[in-house]
This record gives sequence, C-alpha cells and structure tokens, in this order.
Amino acid sequence: MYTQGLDQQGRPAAKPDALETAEQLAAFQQRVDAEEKIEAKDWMPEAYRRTLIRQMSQHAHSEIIGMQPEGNWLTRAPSLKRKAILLAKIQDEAGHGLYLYSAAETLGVSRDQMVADLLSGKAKYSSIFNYPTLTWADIGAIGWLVDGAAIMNQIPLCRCSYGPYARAMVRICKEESFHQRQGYDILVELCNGTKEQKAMAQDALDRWWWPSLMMFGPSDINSKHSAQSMAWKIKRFSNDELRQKFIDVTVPQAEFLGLRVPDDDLEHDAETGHYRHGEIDWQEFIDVLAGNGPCNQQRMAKRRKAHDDGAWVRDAASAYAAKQAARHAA
Ligand code: FAQ
Repeated sequence: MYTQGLDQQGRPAAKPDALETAEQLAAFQQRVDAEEKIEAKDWMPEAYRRTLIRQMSQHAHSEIIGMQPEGNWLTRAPSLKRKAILLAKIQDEAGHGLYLYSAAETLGVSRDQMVADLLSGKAKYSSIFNYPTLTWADIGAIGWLVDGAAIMNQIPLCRCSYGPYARAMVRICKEESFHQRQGYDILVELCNGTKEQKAMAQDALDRWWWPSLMMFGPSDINSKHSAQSMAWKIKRFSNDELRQKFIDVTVPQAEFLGLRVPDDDLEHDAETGHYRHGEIDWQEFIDVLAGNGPCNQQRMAKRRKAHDDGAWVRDAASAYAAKQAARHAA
C-alpha cells in the first residue's frame, strides 16, 4: 500500500526537504511551541516524521528484545509467586512493543518494515539488553535500574508533541512504574536475606549500574539528535539531564538497601544538591552499539529464530483474513 509521504516499502519518501516551504515549517513550529499535539493526519516536516519513526521503532524493538534477558529466568524464579509476577511483567513488555509499533504505524511506516529493519540490523534497540542475566538478583536489578531509567526517560515522553506517541506512553509509564517496584522488592528481600544473597545483590548492582547510565544515550555534546528533538518537543530533557535525575533518585535507594554504587568518584554536592559521578566508559557504549556487546549476537539470533518459527502463524492469519474478505465480498 502506498501512503502519502512514504515510498512503496513504507519508508518515509525521499521527498526533498526543499519542497517544504519556510511558511509551512514556521507554522508547524508555532503549533509545537503552543503545545498543540501533532496528529497523524496533520502536516509535518519529513525530518520530524523520520525522527519519530526512528525513535519509536527503536523503542518498540527494545521492549521486544528486552523480554529475552528476563525470559531467561522464568523457569528458575525462586517461587511460584515470583514466577507469576515475572511472567506478567514480560507480557507487559510485549504489550508495550505492540502499542509502540501501532503508534509508529500512524506515521505511515508498516510494522513489517520496522521488523525487517530490526532483523536486518538496520534499526537499533537499547544497548542495555545486550548484557546477560547471570543470577536471580539480575532480575531485581533490571526492574530497579533498567525500568527505573526507562521511567525517568519516558515520563517526559507522555508530553511528546506527537499525540499517538504521547498517549501510548501514559499507560506504558504506569506499568513501568509497577515493574520498577517489583525489581526493588526483589532486592529488598535479597538484601535482608543471607550474606550470600546480599553479595548477589551487590554483584548485580556492580554489573548493571554503568550500562543503566548508558541507556540515556551519549553525553549531550555527542548527541546528534537532541537539539532538534528538543526544539520539536519530542524530547523535553537532554540525555545528561535525565541521567543526572536518575542518579540523584537512585543513589539513596542503593543506600537504603545497604549496597555500594560502584563509582569511586560518586559524591554528593551539597551546593547543587546533585551527585557528581565518575566518567562513563563511552568506548563500551560504542562497542555495544556496534554489535560487540556480550549478548548482541545471541539476542538477534533468538529474535530471528522466533520470527522464522512464527511464520506459519502469520501465514495462517493472512489466509484467514483473505478468506473472510472473500466471503464478505461475496
Ligand atoms: N542504546 O542523538 P542521540 C525499556 C543511539 S525501553 C542504543 O542522543 P536520541 C523498557 C540513537 O538511537 C528502553 N542506541 O539519540 C524495558 C542514535 O542512533 P541513530 C528503550 C542508542 O534518539 C525495561 C545515536 O545513538 N527506551 O527499557 C542509545 O535523541 C525492562 C545518537 O544518540 C527508549 O527507546 C542506547 N541506549 O536519544 C523493557 C526510549 N542511546 O538512530 C524490558 C525512547 C542512543 O542516529 C525490560 N528513546 N542511541 O543511528 C529515547 O528517548 C531516545 O531515542 C534516546 C536517544 C534517549 C534513547
């Protein structure tokens, strides 16, 4: 299907930006500045559409790939209650992926195309999901830190200028907030448990702390999209601002657990009220984005296999839809 503004593959058409007049761009910016929501059928600059498709599809892919590290512990959760909770959380992540694919489809790109871009390696997903879950405490750390970072980044997205994305984020944030608490609850229990359980919690924090800080993206000076995305009110805060908010909220939570944040340079600045933190290893971030993290290959191989294994379901659904359509036409 050919949708206006898109090519036949469902990608934003290579419509030269030069065809967009200064008046159109100014009127668009005025609407954004006035905090009006931009809706699917409204005129928008092609670069705005492309930016949203990139960010929203990356976000959706992250939710889908993000099920894998937790799925690893479904059969080994320490109790039936923990298993049921984890299963519900993972199902929520799948749901978030689906809302986000649907919201991105309102921009004209097809879900098939977005999935093809993930499977071919063209589209990214969050760096954090390329790290392994070695112990049960990692499931606690994912909820506490990864969902915690996700919430910090995503609450402002509820006020994103693009209506369908902003509305999808409202429900997602409510669910993420529940996820964050279940992760913290796992760690509270471990930290109040045996010496070995507490050591397991500390080890999880040691391994997940820095990758969680990297979730917010490159530092502001290296963030190529931030300035434009903030002008368009897709992003409301810069990567470094959100990272700082996350650190300020999370360090006291670690102290409550009796755990040590693995950063020798971490220091509370009484004057600013913020924590100063040590240097992030950006080379590690670049390596993970380049496909060389500990689990990149495994994550993509599993995703491709799941996609191939599901081909019969898609075929059956299409055949059924065609039969229904034919019956309807007759
Ligand atoms: N990983 O110029 P910027 C979750 C890329 S959901 C990989 O700063 P931008 C729920 C970026 O795409 C987690 N790539 O880019 C859950 C760009 O590359 P490109 C996902 C990254 O877009 C919990 C380049 O670097 N959340 O956790 C990362 O303005 C538990 C330059 O960066 C979202 O996606 C990264 N960490 O800001 C699920 C939220 N950071 O495309 C399961 C929505 C940057 O030019 C279990 N997204 N890159 O080749 C955003 O807010 C933004 O896209 C940022 C990046 C903040 C991630």
